Amino acid sequence: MADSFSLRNVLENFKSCLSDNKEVYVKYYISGWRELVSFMNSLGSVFSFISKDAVSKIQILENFLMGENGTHYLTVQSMVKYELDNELVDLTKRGSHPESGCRTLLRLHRALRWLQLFLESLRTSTEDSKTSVMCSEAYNASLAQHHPWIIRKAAGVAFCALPGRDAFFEVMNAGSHQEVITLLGEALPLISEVYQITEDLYAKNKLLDLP
Ligand code: 1PX
Repeated sequence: MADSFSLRNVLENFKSCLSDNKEVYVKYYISGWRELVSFMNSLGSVFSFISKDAVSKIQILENFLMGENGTHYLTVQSMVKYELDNELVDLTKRGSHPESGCRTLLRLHRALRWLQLFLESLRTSTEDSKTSVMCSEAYNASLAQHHPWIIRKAAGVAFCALPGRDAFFEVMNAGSHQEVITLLGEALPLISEVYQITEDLYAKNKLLDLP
């Protein structure tokens, strides 16, 4: 992980995520998220309840990857196959595998949809666009559907503390506004591809509603 956040690091990780035959490497997927979490931490402590949850999910996946069955966790595809073949996933209600790789990654996968929507709206925003509005619209169209009222409420409060558009572009640490916009244009197709491959894989295996 780099010392300070740059949007470029996020891009690099998502670029490295895809193997030649379009499998998603867990290692780079979680490194991408670590970068994003370090960015979020730089925005202030209102966001710490969000980053804590993200970090704990990243950690669960990292533990699998580093553990004795780590080779099965190299890609999202191999993870899904391994956990399903070995009945390591709670499919309908939480039971003996409450923290499977599959359900844990699904939470980050849903958040990736939020990220995709939010970055796209930042990319196409104008000077008077409000980050808090863009963020909550992206949230309502994605993650919010999976969150109970109390989390939605807390998320809404946090969004109000987001820096304005100018400051936001600054903290992304990728040059001038125009350079940030160009970089977002490069990052988004990569993020979308990783998202779509995961979405199709989960849909095919009926894993999109894991408890
Ligand atoms: C370049 C700019 C990018 C900004 C980067 C921001 C990174 C955001 C990382 C968000 C990761 C959120 C993961 C949430 C996973 C989740 O849905 N968890 C819930 C369910 O988990 P469970 O194990 O119980 O089934 C959990 O209940 C979540 C709790 C925390 C609240 C989640 C609110 C998510 C808001 C997402 C928007 C982040 C806004 C950051 C603004 C920069």
